Amino acid sequence: MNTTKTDRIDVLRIRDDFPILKREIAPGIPLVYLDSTATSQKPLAVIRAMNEYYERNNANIHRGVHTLAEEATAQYEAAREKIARFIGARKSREVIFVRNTTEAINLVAFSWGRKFLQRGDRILLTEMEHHSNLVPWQMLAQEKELFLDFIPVTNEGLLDLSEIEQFLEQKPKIVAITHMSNVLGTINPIRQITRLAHAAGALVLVDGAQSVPHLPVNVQDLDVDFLAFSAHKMLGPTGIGALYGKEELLEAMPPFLGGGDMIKKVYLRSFSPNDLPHKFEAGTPAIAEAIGFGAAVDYLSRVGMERVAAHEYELIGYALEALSEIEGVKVYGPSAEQKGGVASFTMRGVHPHDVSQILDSEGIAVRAGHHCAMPLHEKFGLPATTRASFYLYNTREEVDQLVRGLAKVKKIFG
Ligand code: 7TS
Repeated sequence: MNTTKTDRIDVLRIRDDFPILKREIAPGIPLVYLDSTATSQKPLAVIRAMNEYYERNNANIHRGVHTLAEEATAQYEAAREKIARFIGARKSREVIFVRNTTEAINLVAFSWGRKFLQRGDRILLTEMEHHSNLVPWQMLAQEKELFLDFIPVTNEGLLDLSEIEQFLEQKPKIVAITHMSNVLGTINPIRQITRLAHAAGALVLVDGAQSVPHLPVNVQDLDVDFLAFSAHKMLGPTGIGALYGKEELLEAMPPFLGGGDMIKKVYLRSFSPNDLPHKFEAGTPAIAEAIGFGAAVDYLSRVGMERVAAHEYELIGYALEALSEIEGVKVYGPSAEQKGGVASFTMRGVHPHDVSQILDSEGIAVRAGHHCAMPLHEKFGLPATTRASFYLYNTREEVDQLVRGLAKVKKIFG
């Protein structure tokens, strides 16, 4: 991968870095992995970084003065710095390690929300949110008697921004919004939304679970206040994610979880919190996973996020065209210009679970269900969809295999 960032990516070479992509699901049936929206596969560089940590450096961090503890701490903090650079944060102390996107959003809801929101305050969300950007706000709203408003989704699967100024006139305290829908693939105009929200005095939390892995994302360009994302969707391990927050906001927020590491001093009846970012990292963190997360970010940076996005843009365009030619298949969401590499669809007369089961017999891994976005499915009058999603290691041939698999589904169901 020494080519310049404007070149196309060398998919075959990239695939070589992912051992699992050589797997057969049954003898002679190779894996076609089209479920990266749920979780991505991991390159050898990530697996090796984690193994090496366990083989050479394993120790608890921020505690011991012995060599291993110092090495482990340095590697953990180096990973934080890589992630801060990757998203354009001003300082690494603005990056908090959490378990995943879900925990990052819960941290903001319950640390910031409990301190700064009062009865009758409003929170502005959208109809296309993943449950992890709905339920924490619902829980907070119940606790504090807040109002939730929702920017509607159009039939094309875009946010209907014609009403946003009216919503903002109601003076919400925070706008919490996904950057890219995990069902429709819609990429939302975050820069425009932060500008309007800030002018109205609202903070903006962006759910970057699908955007940070697939698009160049810069928190300063977008001017977001909080950004939540998960390592496992961007070539890294499960069990770790990040919350970015502007320093002055994180400074003003109380700790979320209490325990070791997050304190400066502890007395029998009180404590003083540690400095950022440790204030929000109670207990022994996922150390090997943080190091794996750093290796994942290194890998993506070497490829170049512009090239990752361009590759997926090409694949989704090709897939949308191929799927539109299959009679009875309907894909939801906007055209390739306005979305990432996600195609959620229905096939007339066949349940999405049956579609994915038959595809699985052909080695093709897709997801069926509501994809943790039940209100969005309800809006479209659907109990479930089948979803194929793409990443930097997918090929046009795999799209062709999906299309052949769907032909088989049609044949079986007449
Ligand atoms: N937000 C979005 C937009 C997501 O797609 C997901 C996971 C999350 C938040 C939660 O991420 P987590 O790492 O905390 O679980 N989305 C999916 C999916 O579409 N299929 O499986 C997980």
